[in-house]
Parts: sequence; C-alpha cells; structure tokens
Amino acid sequence: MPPEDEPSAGLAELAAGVRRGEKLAVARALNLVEDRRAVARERVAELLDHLREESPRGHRVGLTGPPGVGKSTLAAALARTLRERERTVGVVAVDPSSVRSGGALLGDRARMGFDPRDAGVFVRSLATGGEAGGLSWATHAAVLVLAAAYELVLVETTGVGQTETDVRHVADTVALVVQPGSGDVLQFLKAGVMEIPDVLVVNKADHAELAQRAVSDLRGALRTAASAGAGQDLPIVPTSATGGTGLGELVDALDAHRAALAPDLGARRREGEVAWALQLFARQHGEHGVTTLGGRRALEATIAAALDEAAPPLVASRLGDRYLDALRADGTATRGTPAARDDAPELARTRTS
Ligand SMILES: Nc1nc2c(ncn2[C@@H]2O[C@H](COP(=O)(O)OP(=O)(O)O)[C@@H](O)[C@H]2O)c(=O)[nH]1
Ligand SMILES: [Mg+2]
Repeated sequence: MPPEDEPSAGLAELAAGVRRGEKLAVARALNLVEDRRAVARERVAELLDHLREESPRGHRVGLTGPPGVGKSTLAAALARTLRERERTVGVVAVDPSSVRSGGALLGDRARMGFDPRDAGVFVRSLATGGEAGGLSWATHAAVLVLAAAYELVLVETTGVGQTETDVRHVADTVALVVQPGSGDVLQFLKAGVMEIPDVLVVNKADHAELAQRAVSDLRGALRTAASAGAGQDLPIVPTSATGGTGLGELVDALDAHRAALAPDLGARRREGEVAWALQLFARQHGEHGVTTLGGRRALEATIAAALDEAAPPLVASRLGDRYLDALRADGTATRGTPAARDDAPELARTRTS
C-alpha cells in the first residue's frame, strides 16, 4: 500500500518504526514528506506529532554554503567517519529542481559508497520543487523524521540568504562550508549580511597554502564581526572531503557545539519551532492573517503555548482555522482568503460546521 493511502491509524505505527530506526519505515515516512498534496501534508503533520512525543532526539546539523564547495562530498565523508565511530547518521540533501540534471548527480554522490544493508546510515536527496527562497517544507519535515531515527542528522542546503537563515529553525548546529579563495563569504561575514554560523569549515584544504590563507582571512573577518558583538570563539576547521583529512576534527567540533548548547537546546529548538509555525501560517495567509490574529508578537506567544500540544505544522493549521473563523465572523468569508501560494502547505481546512 503506498504511504499516501495509509490510514491515519497507521501513522503511530509508522512513527514507531521510524523511532526504531527501521530503514523501510524511514523511507516510507520520507515518501510521504515528499508528497506535495494537502492530504499527505496533513498526514506528515500528524506523523511529526507522533515523533515529537519522545525525546531526546538526534543532533541536527546544517551544512550550508555556496554551490560547489563540496557539501555533498563532505556529507558523505562525514557520514563515513561517524559510522567508523559506530554512530548512526541520516543525511538529507536538497537538490534545487532548477538544476535538476546536476542535482540528481549530487544526490548520487552523497549516496555513494554505503552498504545498503547498513541500518545505521540513511541518505536521501529531496527535490525542492519550486520552493525557492527558503527552506522547503519537505526539508524541514525530513530532518525531523531522520532525527527521530538517527543519532546525527546532516542537512545539506545550498546558498546564503533565506535558506541559510531558515536552516537555523531546524538545525541545532549550523556549519558554514566555504572553499579557499571564497572572498564573497568573507565580505558577507564582515558586512553582517550572513548570520554567524556555529562552525566554519574550509573544505578543499588539500590546496594547503590556499586553505591556510582562507583560515587566517576568516579569522580576521570573525574578529571584525566579533567587535560588533558576535561569533568570538567560532571554530574554523579545514577539511578535505576527497582526501579524507580533518573529518574527525569536524565531528569533534560539531560534538563540542552540541555539548556547549546542551543547557539551551530546548529553548533553541522551541524558538525554531515557533519560527517555522509562524512562517507556515504567514506563507499561506499573508500579512492579513498575521494582523488579524494580533500581529507577529502575539502570534509568537500563541504559537509557543500551542506547541506544548502539537508540532508546528498542526499549530499552523489550527491558526489557519482560527483565521478563517475570524474572517467568517467578520462577514468577509464569502470573498475568500488569499490564494495559497504554491509553496505553502495547504493545511488549513474549511470547516463545514
Ligand atoms: N580538491 C577537492 N575537491 C573537492 C573536495 N570536496 C569536494 N570536491 C569537489 O568539488 C566539486 C563539488 O562538490 P559537491 O560535493 O558536489 O559540492 P556542493 O555543491 O557543495 O554539494 C566536486 O567535483 C567534488 O569532487 C575536496 O575536499 N577537495
Ligand atoms: Mg550538493
């Protein structure tokens, strides 16, 4: 039975399989995540609800940075290093559909070299399907699914800007990957355009001299940023994903960040959940929706309270219902709500009562 036809009752079972780290269950959950239909998204929302019942969960690590710096190669190399340390790992890579041909190849690159019978590693690439300018719903949900199954989740996202900001909503640790000679990143960091990541990775460090220059340039940029009050003791780790150097050091740096974060982890995740729920609601109902329900501040507080009971997509969906009710009470419902954007999860149902 294809997962999209699975009755709701099966979702608790599916969630249990995911939590046990059963590959088949994880694969089915991710198929559901990739299904863009509204009915599938409602099921995913419910699945995420089941999955968040149990904690603690896997360490979620975002690998972000410009195209071509070696994120996919690095993700695969890191996954191998983690397996050598007998830790389980899930990898989700985002392939922008606009570069489909290249994208499929990148997915294959990340998948390469793993024994399909190894239950401790799972690699999946997702098409982003037109959700430009931000982290897609599917990526976010996929990270949560993998984090329920594996000890560490790597999520590869391309680009700076909105995606880079959004990855913080779901990652505990954000590693920015650059390559030697990448002056753009330096400029962005200096100008404060780019959020300061938790770990900086200079990949392609097999170009030793260039890599050394890049590391000291980055230190300089960080000092500039630090004088503006951020990113003081950020670790900078040179790696060669193809040469296999620096990988242990990178795993250690990720672990160290997670350990240092421990007291604040719950708060950081809650902040990310609030931001995601608000974004889901705002994408679908726009500023009018936000204003109608009391403005951003008030909505954040409402969402934070609601998150005790439900995962972000369900919270966003319930807010959608509330907004539609408010419109109806206002006598404007007959004019309808703004059309849902293509990239918005179509979760809000019109009540028949
Ligand atoms: N010399 C060198 N090349 C690398 C390294 N890591 C990745 N590459 C190459 O860089 C290119 C882009 O890698 P990819 O992982 O697809 O980059 P992504 O776009 O950031 O995911 C590929 O040709 C890789 O083989 C490295 O550590 N050293
Ligand atoms: Mg890639």
